[in-house]
Amino acid sequence: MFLSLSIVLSMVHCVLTIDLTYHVEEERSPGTYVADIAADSKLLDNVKPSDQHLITFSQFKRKVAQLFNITKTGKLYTAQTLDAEDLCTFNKECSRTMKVVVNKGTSVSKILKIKIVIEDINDHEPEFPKNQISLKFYETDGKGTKQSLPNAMDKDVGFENSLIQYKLKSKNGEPFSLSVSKRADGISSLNIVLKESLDREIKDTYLLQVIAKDGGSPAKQGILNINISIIDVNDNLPEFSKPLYNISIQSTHHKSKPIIVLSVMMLMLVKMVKLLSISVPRHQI
Ligand SMILES: [Ca+2]
Ligand SMILES: [Ca+2]
Ligand SMILES: [Ca+2]
Ligand SMILES: [Ca+2]
Repeated sequence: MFLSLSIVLSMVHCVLTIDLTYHVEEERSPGTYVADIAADSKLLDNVKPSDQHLITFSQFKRKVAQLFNITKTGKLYTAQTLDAEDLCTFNKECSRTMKVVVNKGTSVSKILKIKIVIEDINDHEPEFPKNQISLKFYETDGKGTKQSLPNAMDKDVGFENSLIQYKLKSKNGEPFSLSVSKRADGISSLNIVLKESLDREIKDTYLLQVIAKDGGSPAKQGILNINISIIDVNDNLPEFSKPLYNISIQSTHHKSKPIIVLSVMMLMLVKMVKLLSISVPRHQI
């Protein structure tokens, strides 16, 4: 016995349990096959083969933004490209429910409630607000001096696909390390930490990279390039090239010629060594 349409419509207001649950990945092209509702609901099992053509399926109350299409024979397809980041919120099940009307001839025989879970895929990489930043450290900064870095964000709504791990990529044992701590709101706080003393006269710039890698499979990553400049501090005394100079002078030495040229090494302010030449007049020797 079939219920009339008006009776069924009033029943729809009652809570329907989920009859069938399906899964489909986001970002698949429109028209992707999801399921065969006729087969899965087994509604045709007790219908004579000669009457099976009378059983048809349709979506109850088609919404304006149509996400799925159902054929008369009960095949379910995506109607558009589904974007989990657009449809859902972070770390919550991303799903939509729809009611499917099963007709026999012109009468409604059943209403099925279908749940379709939209699976997040790893289609976003962790992104830093900028690709590159510049930092400055004084060469006298002590071990443990830190400077903050911007953190990366990953737009994926799935937990693993947006879970970021940070790593400092250093080439030749640079004197910096990366410190990552989680704040109460779950966002990472990043700092570059000085782990050894600096000497600008030996090295005045460093290029580092922080890699932000998500937990997706395969993983995606974002890169922050860091240019570190070491600010000079006046930490070196001028030095003569020798502590003691022995000079022999001939009695014929012309008075306008210098007796000796003294070199003073300056290891400050500029990368190259400055040479100060001092001419000492004869009467001062
Ligand atoms: Ca997406
Ligand atoms: Ca995604
Ligand atoms: Ca991701
Ligand atoms: Ca210096």
